[in-house]
This record gives sequence, structure tokens and C-alpha cells, in this order.
Amino acid sequence: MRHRTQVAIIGAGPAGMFLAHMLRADGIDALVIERRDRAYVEGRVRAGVLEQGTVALMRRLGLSDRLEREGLVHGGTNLSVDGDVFRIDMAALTDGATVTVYGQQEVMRDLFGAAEARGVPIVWDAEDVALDGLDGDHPGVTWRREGVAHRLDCDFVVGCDGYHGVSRGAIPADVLRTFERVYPFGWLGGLADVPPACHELIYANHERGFALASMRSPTRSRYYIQCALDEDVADWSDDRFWDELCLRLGRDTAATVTRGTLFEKSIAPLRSFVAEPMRWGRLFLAGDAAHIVPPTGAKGMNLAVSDVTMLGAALAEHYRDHSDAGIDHYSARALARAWKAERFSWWFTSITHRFPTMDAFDRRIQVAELDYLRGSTAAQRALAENYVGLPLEAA
Ligand code: RFL
Ligand code: PHB
Repeated sequence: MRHRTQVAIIGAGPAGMFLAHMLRADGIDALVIERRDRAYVEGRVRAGVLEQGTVALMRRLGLSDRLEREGLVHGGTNLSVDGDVFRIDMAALTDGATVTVYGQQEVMRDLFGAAEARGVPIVWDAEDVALDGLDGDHPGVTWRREGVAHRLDCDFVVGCDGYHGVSRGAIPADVLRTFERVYPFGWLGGLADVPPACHELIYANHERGFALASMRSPTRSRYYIQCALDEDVADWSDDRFWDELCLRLGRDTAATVTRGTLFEKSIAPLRSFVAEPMRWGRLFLAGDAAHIVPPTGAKGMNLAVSDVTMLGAALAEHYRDHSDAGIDHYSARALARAWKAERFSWWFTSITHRFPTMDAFDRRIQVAELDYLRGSTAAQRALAENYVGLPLEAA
């Protein structure tokens, strides 16, 4: 079967779906092609913290009704060093900027619900997705679904298909340059229907390793502990998880932890990765297809959103104003912002985690860095402005 659209979007994650809604709002035709089904994409427990720019985009697209009701607005965040907690008043340090706790799963539900209501088309369960003609004027996407071969003719292809997608690989090897750091540990995450230990997040550096107290709602907590990469989730009983978490958070915070049954226990590896350029011919990359950050700065999904905010505006300029300035600058602008988020996520990871190669000197430097943060408004402001999200125009 043969189809035609203006913009083909590969992948129905946050990058692909936000872009589809932006294009729809600008009257540009797009088709989203996704490998999995809706339940699978909606079911993935991932990010929890939205930057202001992400919240603003949801409002602009008329997708924020539930977010306004259920999102938890946080003006501060907490750091803990061997159990000693201090707060960073992000709002006071940044002219009132905040972040909003609202799970990626909720964002996806809102995006898919509105896509259905507004007739934004999505092809689910697309197999063997392949791109062609990207360096000419007639790019296309092919796939198979229920045994039927499909071909889509389009003006542009946007690869929003995540780290394991096919789009990045369509850029010739002699053009594509990649940069990578793989961290020698992972995060073991657990979700429980218990009230959070604290009304804000706590990022804890402990001699035994990193821990994070986060949440999804006033009745659902999300906790993480740093673990070795070769660990088996099956070895982590609920009791062992809670005991280790409480040790790392320290006695005062542990006293406020409510234990309960943990569901969605899983281990995620930590990685920093950037692919350059983010445009090749008529192909653009956005989100995890182009870059991965370790989750410490809560930047992954927000970075996907800032990419497509720039790209959506550039495509609107192309169709509405017949100007390719935005398209031509997309890769450089998106990479400039992505690298700043890479730097922040790498730095925040490096001061909060226990590295296997660390000696006593490294540990003292880490503790000194956190102590400096505790005492310096300048250092706190630098953390705060990155955490709430750098403005797009700074990219
Ligand atoms: P996604 O969300 O990976 O979506 C890509 C979509 O493309 C589909 N796909 C294909 N479709 C068609 N053809 C193919 N060949 C395809 N290959 C893949 C996939 O099925 C999928 O639906 O990328 P996107 O849109 O760029 O969004 C990025 C964010 O999802 C990601 O950055 C964050 O979830 C990262 N992340 C976190 N970010 C945060 O900000 N805070 C967090 O706490 C946080 N925790 C996490 C995370 C990512 C995790 N991963 C990747 C496993 C925890 C985990 C465990
Ligand atoms: C989460 O709630 O899943 C979360 C929050 C903050 C992070 C990472 C993950 O930095």
C-alpha cells in the first residue's frame, strides 16, 4: 500500500508524539510510525520530572488539563551527603522557576488520548521499518504490518525512534560521529503505592552508593539505588531494597520512609551518548535517537521535548514562510543545548555516585564539592538553572 504525507515521524515516544501534535497545530500533515503497540509504549515507567519548557509546550498544545490538576510543582530539591540533607531553593535562585513531577506514562496517556481525539494518525505494530532517499528530494519510509508491505512518500523524515531505533543508522558512517561514556553501574528502580518520604526529591550520596527518593503522586513513591551492572533484580527482595535505601538516605530520612510492596522493579544502565550531526539531507534526529543522558539530572525526556520544539518551529517556517533557516540551523542549535544537558547530567552523576575506581582522594573531592554546594549560593544557582532547564534561546 502506498501513502503520502509531509513529515514522516518514526517512533511514538515523547519526541515523536510532541512533534506530531506541534505539526498538527500548524496544519502540517504527519504520520507517526511505531514498532510497538500503544499499551507497551504507555506502560514504560521512565521519567518523572518535567522542566518548565515541557510544561509550557503541553499548555500551548492544549494537553495540560490533567497536568494542572495532578502535577506536583516543586520549587526546591534536596541533596544528602551520608545522611545529612540540605535543600536547594531552585525557585528563589532562578526568579521563580519550578519543575513539575508528572510521570512520562501520564504524559504519553495525554498525548495518545489527544491524538485520537484530534485525528493525529499513528501506525502501530510496524515491522521492518526502513528509510530511503534521504539524500535526495523524494525520501520515503517502508514497513510491513500484518503481512502487508507499506510505503510512505514524504518531504522529511524525523527519527524519533530512541537509542535502539533505525534512523540514526541511516546516516552514512563517514558522516556520523558518536561520543559515549558508559558508567560502571546502573540504577535499580522500584515503585510502591506508599506516600513519598519527602514532599520534594532527595538525591543522596552515600559511601555505599547513590540513592534517589522521588515520587509519582502523593500516594506513589519512586525510589532508586545505584547497583552493579551485573546484578539480578531477582536478588533484590523488597526488604533488601528498603534496607539498603534507608541506609543510604540516612537515619533522619529513613524515619520518614513508608515501606510497601515494590512493583516495577528494574535495573537501568547509565550512559552518556551524543550523535552528530542531527540532520542529514531530509532526515532529522530528535530525542534519544540522537542523545542519551544518565537519569541523574532528569533531562532525557525534557531534551527530547526541546529538540522537537526547535524542529517543529523550523518545519513550520519551511512550510509557512518558505524559509529553510530553521531547518539549516536545527542540528547546531539542538546539539548546543544537548551538550549542555550532557555536561550537567555527567557532572551531577559524577558528584553523587560511587565509582569502583574511586580512592580516598576522589571521595574527599566529592564530599568537598557537595559541601561547597551546601555553602555557596553561586554553586546552588548553577545547579538550579540547569535543573529547571536552560532556556531554548540560550542554545
Ligand atoms: P523513546 O521514548 O525511546 O521512544 C522511541 C520510540 O520509538 C520506537 N521505535 C521504533 N519505531 C519504529 N521503528 C523502529 N525501528 C523503532 N525503534 C524504536 C520505540 O518503540 C519507542 O516507542 O525516545 P524519545 O521519544 O526520544 O524519548 C526519550 C525519553 O523516553 C527518554 O529520554 C527518557 O525516558 C529517559 N529516561 C528518563 N528521562 C528522564 O528525564 N527522567 C528519568 O527518570 C528517566 N528514567 C529513562 C529513565 C529511560 C529509561 N530507558 C531508556 C530504558 C529510565 C529508563 C529505564
Ligand atoms: C523519577 O522520578 O523517575 C526520577 C526523578 C528524578 C531523576 C530521575 C528519575 O533525576
